[in-house]
Amino acid sequence: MANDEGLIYEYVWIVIVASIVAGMAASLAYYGIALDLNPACNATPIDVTTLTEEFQPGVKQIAPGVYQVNILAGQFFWNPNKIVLEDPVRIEFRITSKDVVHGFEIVGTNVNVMVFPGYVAEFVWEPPKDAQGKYLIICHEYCGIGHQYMQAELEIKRSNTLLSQGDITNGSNTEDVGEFSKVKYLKFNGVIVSEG
Ligand SMILES: [Cu+2]
Repeated sequence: MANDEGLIYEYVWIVIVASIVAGMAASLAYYGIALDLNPACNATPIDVTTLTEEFQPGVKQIAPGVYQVNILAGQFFWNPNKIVLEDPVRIEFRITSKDVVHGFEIVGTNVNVMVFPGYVAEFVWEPPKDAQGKYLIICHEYCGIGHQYMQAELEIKRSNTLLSQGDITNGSNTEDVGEFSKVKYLKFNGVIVSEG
């Protein structure tokens, strides 16, 4: 008889655990379907294949000190993975993913953006005048078995003119770059999701 009693408790626990799991699944479905709370913006996703084919990774200088940087993320790379900018004042980033969710972070700065497949994340970063040297770019969103190898490098070069004018106060990127809140806005597929 003791065994039967034990079995009843087993069934009770099965029901409790199954209800918790069903409740969580139902709330996820409710938020996703009924409330339409999918990525935290109302941008419409673009077909990943089309987007990836049309997206041109690379660096383009569009005015003195103004750069457009297009970056394609994938398992497990950033393309380009070496970016060199001379005296950047304004950097316009456009980043997308060809497969899963990645996270774009320039270590030591406040540049930190989620990269979703089907969405182009756009933002402008105005690096502080004392930002120079090599910055490590990492993926901060676990994206698979090679996640930890997903690195790139951003090098900011300052010309001698600036140096002699004394604009560079720090000259090192081993510490915080000093001035933060320099990210101007964040857009997904052209829709603004935050403004700085
Ligand atoms: Cu990753």
